[in-house]
Amino acid sequence: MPEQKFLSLPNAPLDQANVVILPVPMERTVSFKPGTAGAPAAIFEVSDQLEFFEEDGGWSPFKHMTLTVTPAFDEEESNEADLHARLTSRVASLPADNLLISLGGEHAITPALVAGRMREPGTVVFLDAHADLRDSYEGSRFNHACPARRLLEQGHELLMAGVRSVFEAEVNLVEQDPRISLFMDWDLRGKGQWDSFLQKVSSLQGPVYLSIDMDVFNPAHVPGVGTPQPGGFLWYQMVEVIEALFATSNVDLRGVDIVELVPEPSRVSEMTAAKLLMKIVSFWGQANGFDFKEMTGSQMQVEYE
Ligand SMILES: [Mn+2]
Repeated sequence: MPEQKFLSLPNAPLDQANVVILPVPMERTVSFKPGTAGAPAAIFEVSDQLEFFEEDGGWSPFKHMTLTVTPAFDEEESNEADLHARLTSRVASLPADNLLISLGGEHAITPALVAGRMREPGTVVFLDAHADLRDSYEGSRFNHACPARRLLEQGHELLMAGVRSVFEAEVNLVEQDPRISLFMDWDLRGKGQWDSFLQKVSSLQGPVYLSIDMDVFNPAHVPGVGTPQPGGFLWYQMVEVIEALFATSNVDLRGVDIVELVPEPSRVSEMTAAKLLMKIVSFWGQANGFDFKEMTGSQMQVEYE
């Protein structure tokens, strides 16, 4: 596979990159609309259409930070357990003091990504139309319907929001397990609920991982997903969540993933994912003081206008 780029920027050396993008085009257990393996490449392609200037932050993040897209994780391995273990070690081998954004691929990749990045118990903010709490699905514990369950087994707390498709055993598990905070999509419409969710996000402490299933968005806005559900987040709600996450300096964000995108002809969905990636980079960069730092290295040579 040829070298992939975000915003057409030349890739910085891995050990010097402030932002690392890891493509994980894994698609093995998709049950409805196929195509998520093509998501990383589609995101890189439309990223050409983004401005370098990030209008909400009021700065050009990559004038101050270095970026690299690492070679994609390849899923040669046939055995699922080995495959996920290999993904964990790949992630664990990456430099840890940067922002890691992984691009799926199906949601099944999240537990392996979290395991590689978060060895102690932390919180996973899990934005998804589905609870993904099944113990196994269609015969597999590595199915895209199961990642939240695997994260609990790793010892993490879950802060879930946007959920609007669950089955009964999942609801029972949520009620019984105090490690799960769930804001159902419908409940978020209730008086004050959205604000209390944001408050919860901005009061997180310690290690945090953010997992964004693109189906958390309203499917009229993001139709390109594997398992669409009516309802869901609008764009500016997502921006508010990202903003809340970086509202305090307590948060130790270990990683982010954007999963379950299925490229489609209008390209609106991949554009939304590309812009979301840029937004996360921008908020993270400012929270870490990069807007006051001068950048050195090859990416300085880029024409930013
Ligand atoms: Mn999911």
